[in-house]
Amino acid sequence: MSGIKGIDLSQSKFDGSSLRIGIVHARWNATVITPLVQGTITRLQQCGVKPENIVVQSVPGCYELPFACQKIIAGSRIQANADAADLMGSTTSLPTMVNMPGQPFDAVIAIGVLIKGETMHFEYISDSVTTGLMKVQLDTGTPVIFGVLTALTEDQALERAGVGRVKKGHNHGEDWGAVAVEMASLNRRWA
Ligand code: DLZ
Repeated sequence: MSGIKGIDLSQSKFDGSSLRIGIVHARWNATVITPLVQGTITRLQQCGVKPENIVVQSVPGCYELPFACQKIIAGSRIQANADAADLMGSTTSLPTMVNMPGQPFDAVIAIGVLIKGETMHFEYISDSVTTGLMKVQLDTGTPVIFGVLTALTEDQALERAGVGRVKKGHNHGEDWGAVAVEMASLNRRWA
């Protein structure tokens, strides 16, 4: 990554091998969502999280993310859309249904892409989703990683997913995977 922005992960040496991580992603703006989810899964696995312990659930849009995260953390018997292996094999399509086993999640990563339009929709959804996700993690005591891009243009969003048309950019999903492993590990330590 160039410049001074971004997370310093050089001190981040957390072992994810015993962790179970949920990914909840919106389906709006799928060309940006797919690489973000794939980047997240790649980094989770690099941190030692086993593929069978990464569960992926999709929801229609960002607005649905806080509710779905809360339900997943509460251990509702909802079905996940895919495991990590399914999604990594896919570059264009979103995954198929598989059953989600009942072990609790150590962290949940909420991934969505909001792109500003002509109305106030963007502002209202950005605000409510941000507040909602923070509320979920504070209410449940399970880390919820904020993987929501709030971009002014499509190009800004593509660049932040590492698939920019002009400048490729950095895939922020990779950071979210590392942050999930760190926060889940710290949360266990603090328990
Ligand atoms: C309605 C809407 C709009 C305009 N834009 C987006 C967007 O950029 N990203 C996204 O994830 N979802 C968007 N949505 C859908 C809402 O999040 C939500 O799914 C619907 O309002 C139904 O609750």
